Amino acid sequence: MKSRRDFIKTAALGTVAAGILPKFSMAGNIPGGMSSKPLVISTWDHGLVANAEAWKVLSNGGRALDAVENGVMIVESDPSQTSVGRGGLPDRDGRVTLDACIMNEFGDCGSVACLEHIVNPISVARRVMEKTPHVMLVGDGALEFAIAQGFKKEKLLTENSEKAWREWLKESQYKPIINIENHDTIGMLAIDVNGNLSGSCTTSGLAFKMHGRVGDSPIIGAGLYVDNEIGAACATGLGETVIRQCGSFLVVELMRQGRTPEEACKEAVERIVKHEKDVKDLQVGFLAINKQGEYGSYAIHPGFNFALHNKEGNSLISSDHWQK
Ligand code: SD4
Repeated sequence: MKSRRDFIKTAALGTVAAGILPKFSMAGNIPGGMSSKPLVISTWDHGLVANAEAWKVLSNGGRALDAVENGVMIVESDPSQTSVGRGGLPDRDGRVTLDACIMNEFGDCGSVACLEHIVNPISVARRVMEKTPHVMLVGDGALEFAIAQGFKKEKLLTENSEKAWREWLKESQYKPIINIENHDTIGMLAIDVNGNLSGSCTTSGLAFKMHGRVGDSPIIGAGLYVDNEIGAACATGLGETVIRQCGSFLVVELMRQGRTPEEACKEAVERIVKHEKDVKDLQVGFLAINKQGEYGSYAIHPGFNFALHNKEGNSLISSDHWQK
């Protein structure tokens, strides 16, 4: 089987071959660039399938909000994805608890956290935004709301997830490991033909976490932030450290001050590194786009990648990183 690293290398070459030339390209390093509109970007390898779905909306002149919801739903519904939705690895009690949020071009947002039994938390988050006076619903309250809205209650723990959990129980050591399957949230950002921005973020969080643990992904300003005048950002990686720095909000504010998306992501990563001091086992990646269609990313460690879909096609791009 190809390792993630090999896959990323191949994909990065593919990107250059596809003619998506980065603005600040240096050898072996494809950090950011400018794209025509519409465009959609999303985190990690599974961004490719998610982008393909989002593109159906965007290429038909649809709204960025619909694109970012439909796009990440594909990954949520896939039982083979162990970090998002149906296939998500459980917490240390064997319960699959999901976090998600969504934000539109008007700055409206909705979020669910620690939601069990619902395959598509992103759609529940959208309903929270559109049907309630609130921004965030958690736990049983979120589940009751979802059921009242017609979502189906299902058992999410797959055979594979249960097996992995039983294996983990043998040692019960909580050790988040960077860049592997317990760490792959999908965050998605899109600009539609009208130049409007939206974003979504959805995850099962860290595998084998404490029951009730909520990461950055459903927290507006941490896992996701959208300002239709400036740009949008999302985060992946160890949520606790992203929450401490209001990561995605920080990236958007830095773009407001004139940084490119990549510069803003880099500065936010540097802020995290400065605060955390020891980042040996800590991965965080930021992804951003601005109103002009520039995109960029930055991570602490090598291995973070994202998928970009525009008129030229859909490709994986390797992120630049702080650890050289
Ligand atoms: C969390 N940020 O729950 C998420 C996990 C993640 O890629 O992003 N994984 O902390």
